[in-house]
Amino acid sequence: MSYVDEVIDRVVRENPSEPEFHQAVKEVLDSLRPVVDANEQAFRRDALLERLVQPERQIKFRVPWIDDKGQVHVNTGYRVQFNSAIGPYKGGLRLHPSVNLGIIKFLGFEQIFKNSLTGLPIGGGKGGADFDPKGKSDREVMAFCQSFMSELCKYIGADTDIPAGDIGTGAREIGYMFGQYKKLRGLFEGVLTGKGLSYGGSLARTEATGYGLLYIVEEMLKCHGQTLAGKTIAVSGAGNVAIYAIEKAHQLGAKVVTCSDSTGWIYDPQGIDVAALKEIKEVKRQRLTEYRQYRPDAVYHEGRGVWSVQCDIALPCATQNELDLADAKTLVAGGVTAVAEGANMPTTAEATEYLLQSGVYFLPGKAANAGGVATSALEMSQNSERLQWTFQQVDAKLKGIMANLYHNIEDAAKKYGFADNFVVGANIAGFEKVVDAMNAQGIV
Ligand code: NDP
Ligand code: 2IT
Repeated sequence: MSYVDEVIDRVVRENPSEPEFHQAVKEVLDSLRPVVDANEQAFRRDALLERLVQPERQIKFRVPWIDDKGQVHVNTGYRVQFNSAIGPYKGGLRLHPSVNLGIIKFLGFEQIFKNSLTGLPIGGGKGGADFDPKGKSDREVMAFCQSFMSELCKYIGADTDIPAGDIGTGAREIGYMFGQYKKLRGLFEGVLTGKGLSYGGSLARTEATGYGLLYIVEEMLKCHGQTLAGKTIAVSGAGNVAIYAIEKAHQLGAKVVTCSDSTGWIYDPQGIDVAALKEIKEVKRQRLTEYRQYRPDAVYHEGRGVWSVQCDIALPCATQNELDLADAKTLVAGGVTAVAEGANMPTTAEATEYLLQSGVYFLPGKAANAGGVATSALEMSQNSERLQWTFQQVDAKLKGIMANLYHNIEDAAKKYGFADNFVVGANIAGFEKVVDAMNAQGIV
């Protein structure tokens, strides 16, 4: 059996009930076969892949908090510190009822390669809790965030592990967590990113993931003699990533006709009204059913369905495995030419395979959504030098990072004989830097 298959088998055997983690490991290790085959003896001797798939540390803790009626609730918190070969652990905190160890491990594993691809010195980590911020009062969210940070603060720091936002964790949650960290540790430092602008946040961090997604799509199209102007785009999600992806797509001359949340989706043939979406989701924290108050001609559907709309480009920006094989077939039949993942692993393995075989340009999340964490690293730089850069400065750096990233993954794919397969390109390019750093630092 090949070394890659042995390690995949072992991951599945030793981590039962973690299907998302298995999926992420299989995808990465499958892509790495050409590199592993060329270095098999040394990699086996050093147990390199076994060390890569085992987190350096995983922390699981109790998070008790009291609701507005006086009832105590207990949630489970996690922080997986996956790999610190190229820098301190860096990655978001997901607050969603579906969170479990396997989900956090899949996200942390992906984060290692994504962070490497940014070209910045950040290692991979991820955390979160099975808490649902939906329908909670601000005081309840604060109570949860304070309790969560009371434990997490023992394991993080500006030079060790720097969490940020993810699903369910936005500016409000980061603010409450930062306040509690400062109170308990007595340190005003850049321990979290995605902070508010009045206390050390970076301009353009809010926009960065969505904007970065469009910058890399634009670069890819440019390299294939195309532009975004006039393209019809389908977006899923209606959160941080989706909102700013839609905003930038419109600025670049494309038209986004869909968005979705966990209860339904909108089709707006005139193009999604971003101002309305921001008011519904960022200010009022309402459901997408409210969208028709702003745009009576738009259509609201219950359930899933975004991928049934004919489009040139599809941008899944909600959650994992939200685009399956049937969706991929519908998209291809409708003439889609590019799919870029704003979310982490939104496309199932079968759907990815089908899109690649159908000649669709496919940008995987670890490349396409890396603008968020890259800008988080820029926030860390600004915190370290105690300065704040302008929006234009940060945005220009983000654009440069995404263009470089695209060329690195394109080159890596070509070098190994997989031209235009950006899954292989991203995994190999991300892996090479991490392996170099792991080898240089000995068996630790
Ligand atoms: P938000 O919480 O801001 O938004 C998430 C959106 O996806 C919401 O519209 C939500 O709907 C929908 N959604 C979440 N879970 C599900 C589900 N199980 N089924 C259907 N819809 C769902 O999160 P973000 O926009 O920050 O994150 C979206 C994706 O992007 C995630 O995969 C995240 O890991 C990834 N990502 C985020 C980055 C960032 O900087 N924020 C950076 C890189 C990747 P509802 O409101 O109804 O829950
Ligand atoms: O998945 C991700 O890259 C994020 N949620 C952002 C992480 C970060 O540290 O900004």
